[in-house]
Amino acid sequence: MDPQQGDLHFGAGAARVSVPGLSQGRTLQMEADILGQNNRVARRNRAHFLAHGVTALNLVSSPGSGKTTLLCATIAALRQRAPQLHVAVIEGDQQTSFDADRIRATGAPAIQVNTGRGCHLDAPMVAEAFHRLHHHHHHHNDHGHDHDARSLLFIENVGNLVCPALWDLGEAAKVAILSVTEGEDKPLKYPDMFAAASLMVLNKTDLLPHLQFDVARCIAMARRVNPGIAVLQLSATTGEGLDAWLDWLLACQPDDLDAATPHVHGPGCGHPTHHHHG
Ligand SMILES: Nc1nc2c(ncn2[C@@H]2O[C@H](COP(=O)(O)OP(=O)(O)OP(=O)(O)O)[C@@H](O)[C@H]2O)c(=O)[nH]1
Ligand SMILES: [Mg+2]
Repeated sequence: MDPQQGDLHFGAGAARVSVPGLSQGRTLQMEADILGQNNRVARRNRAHFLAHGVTALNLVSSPGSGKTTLLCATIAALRQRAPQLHVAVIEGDQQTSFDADRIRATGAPAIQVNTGRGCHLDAPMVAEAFHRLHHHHHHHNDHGHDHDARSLLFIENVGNLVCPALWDLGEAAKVAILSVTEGEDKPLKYPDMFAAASLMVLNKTDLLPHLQFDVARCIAMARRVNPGIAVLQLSATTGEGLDAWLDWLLACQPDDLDAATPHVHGPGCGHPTHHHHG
């Protein structure tokens, strides 16, 4: 952005966003009110997940990066690698239940959340969806309860590289999926998302021979906005690189749920990242 060239920047104020008719101060206040409500519910979700042995991961990306494809491949692979691990999915999309249907076809439980005009999931949506998943799961479970079993909850956010970055859902970590067809500059163009993520998954590596995509340059750009971000390269369709992803997921599980500190996570999983403005 070069003002000498006449370039414009509407995010340079204190609120980092321009809203017609609102001052920067008023905009900041409204955002604080809305996010404050959300974050209260997110904290409750986080405590709830912990109490139930659930590791929740918030998958964020632009539309079509391969989130659902990766989830379907992951569910199938985990069934071999960690058969005891319960996996459930909350699917966020503006409209349709296509993605929840794709997950259910794998045999894993899924709840679709449609956001209408909304461009992201929020913590109350996830609270309600989790409640339904949990209810269904217990209903179908002969043992009555399995609170001590480990489980993974994938939350596939609405495909959008901007809005979901701001919203804490109570997840253990945000995972940003970037497919190599999108261009290596995305971490710098959409920095909030990559700053909020603990892991960047570079997907569709099977297509690299057909593209001009500089993997090293992409990773360097991601590390400029988030020096601590972990990076994995894989192809959800060929399965190349999937094992390292499963390693990361399993390291994300609490080490020992019977231990006094069940909230201690393995080395692979990032702690919730709170993005600071300005
Ligand atoms: N070549 C290739 N194609 C892939 C890969 N992963 C996903 N795709 C394709 O990318 C397209 C989009 O995949 P989805 O899994 O629906 O993407 P998504 O991120 O869930 O999309 P939204 O939910 O709409 O945001 C589909 O045509 C997939 O088959 C991959 O690793 N390699
Ligand atoms: Mg999807």
